[in-house]
Amino acid sequence: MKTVYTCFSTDVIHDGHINIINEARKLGRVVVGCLSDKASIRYNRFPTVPENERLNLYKSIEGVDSVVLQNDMLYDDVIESIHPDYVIHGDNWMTGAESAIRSHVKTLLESYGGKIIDIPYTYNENVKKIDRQLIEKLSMPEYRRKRLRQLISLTPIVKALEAHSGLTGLIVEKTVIEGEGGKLDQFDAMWISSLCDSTAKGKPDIELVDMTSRFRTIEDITEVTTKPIIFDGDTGGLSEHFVYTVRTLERLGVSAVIIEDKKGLKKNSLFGTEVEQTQCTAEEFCEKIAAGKKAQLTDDFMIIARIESLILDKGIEDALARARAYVASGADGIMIHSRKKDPAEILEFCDRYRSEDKDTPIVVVPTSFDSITEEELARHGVNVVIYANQLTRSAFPAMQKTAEDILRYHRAKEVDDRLMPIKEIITLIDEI
Ligand code: SPV
Ligand code: MG
Repeated sequence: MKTVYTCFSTDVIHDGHINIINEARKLGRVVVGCLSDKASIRYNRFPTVPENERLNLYKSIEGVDSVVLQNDMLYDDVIESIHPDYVIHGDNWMTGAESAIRSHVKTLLESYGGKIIDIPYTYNENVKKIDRQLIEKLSMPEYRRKRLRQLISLTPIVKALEAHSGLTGLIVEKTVIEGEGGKLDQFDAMWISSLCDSTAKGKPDIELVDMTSRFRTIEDITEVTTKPIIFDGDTGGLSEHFVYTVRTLERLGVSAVIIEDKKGLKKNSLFGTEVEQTQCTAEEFCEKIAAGKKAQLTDDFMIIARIESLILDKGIEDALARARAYVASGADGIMIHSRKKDPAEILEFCDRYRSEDKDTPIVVVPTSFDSITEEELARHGVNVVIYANQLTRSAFPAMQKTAEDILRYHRAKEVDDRLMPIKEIITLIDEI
């Protein structure tokens, strides 16, 4: 009897999966792989049903002989252990980023005479509806809010990219690449940067864009995405105001707010000591964190304390003392910031902090120290890396150059080859 293998990462079984099982049964014994939660997060959508429940779900499908856990999006381990004669899959994996996985599987199978069976992907009204329902479920506050904590426990480093609009949110949501070794890669979360939210409105990053407007940005993004949100809460304002912000963010499904230990007129940290910026006392900031934690109603939400000591040249000892105090006051994580090109001070902070606290998540924003890789940061105990402004900084010069060239040539022909084709822009946004 031949062995037929297929791998599912779905939370709901629909006609398409049943069709695959029925076709597989014609060829032999059917083994279904359940893609682990760890592997799913970079491959597909975040699972809303945990892997042990998905294993049971797949076991219950008529015609399935056995179920195994597939721990990696590439099939190497599974193919080595069960040596299937066939791997069967919907033909949707023949194009796009998934085609890299298909060709990897093909090479493995061909090494011993195994074969890939591609069957027409089922895309009927029922399947489309289930797909939309799954997206809708993931975008709901109760699912989205808890996802950051889930990701921190599942992956060595959570990767967040800046979003300040529905469109930039979609870029974070949908950008998938074929990375090293044919593995797919994508961002885990979105950072709603005060700098980029303000810049998009033509305003300085000084807490001038008010919370009502910042919440509107969150809603523009949550309407079209499912990934978790880390919100840049600036200083958090007065404690009396911050408690309301916490409640609103929780209700909107935001996973975390990061507030920084400054007071008075906040300026962007990357100005450093070139402008006047005042750090509040550790006691003042602890009081604000404690007030926020007291106001918080869900267990999922995180208040992350951002330490500005290195930005303001107050030294590592001051940063460490503040980290201890903020965590003791209830902070769910620490963000340590630096404007140095060399990551040395950030790494020293992380190493020293980790030697005394193994668990509290550490967040960094490598805008200035951009040569360091995610892997190196993870090795020093960093849990979340935020690419805080790169989308805005890439779009702005491109738009400026287009504007200049239209003026220069008195027509748009000369800029056309660097523009997205009209057909693509008008179909960029999916209609329901
Ligand atoms: C932001 O993105 O608004 C930040 C990070 O707060 S930084 O600009 O580096 O201060
Ligand atoms: Mg900011």
